[in-house]
Amino acid sequence: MRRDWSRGMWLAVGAVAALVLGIATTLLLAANGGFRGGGPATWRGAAVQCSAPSLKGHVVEVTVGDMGPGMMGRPDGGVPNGGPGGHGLGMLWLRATPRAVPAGVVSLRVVNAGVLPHEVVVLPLPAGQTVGERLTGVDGRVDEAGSVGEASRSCRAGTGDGIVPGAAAWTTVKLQPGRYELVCNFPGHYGAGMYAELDVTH
Ligand SMILES: [Cu+2]
Repeated sequence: MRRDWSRGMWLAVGAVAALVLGIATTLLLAANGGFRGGGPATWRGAAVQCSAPSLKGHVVEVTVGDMGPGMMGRPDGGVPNGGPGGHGLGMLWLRATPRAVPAGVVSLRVVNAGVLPHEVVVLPLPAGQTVGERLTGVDGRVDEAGSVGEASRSCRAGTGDGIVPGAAAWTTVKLQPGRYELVCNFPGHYGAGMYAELDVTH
């Protein structure tokens, strides 16, 4: 949501989706007993559940999200899907800025702007391969072998069970020069568009 085109798109989609998502979120929370006195403000309060502390090195801002259960399969395709060249069904998205950072200490600051849990795993991108090309197993996940970092713990650093909606997560890693792919490896999420390239320069 940091680029103008996507912010505009997000606002347009958001205007339409707010009501639907509000209802869906309300039902979801009601079913889970998730109300904590805030009620419907939960949706509007996305990303305020916690924020990351100041982080070391070059910081990459990552936003992950989805259109929510009420918006799956929108026929008009008007869904942010990771930017130009995005593949997959485009229902889920992962965006990172900047797209390139110098080698060394790099921190990922992730915000989950969706209504589903997500995560960010950093995988080296093999030569000749572009993002979105990994094969997914029968479980809908990609192979995480070779992972060099992960942010999947709500309001904490490092590896956990996933970032809950509205929460931040972060990790600080040392990256060698090369091309990397940031992925969400919840079942089916990679195939639905949750990946982005991060280049590490000399
Ligand atoms: Cu995800």
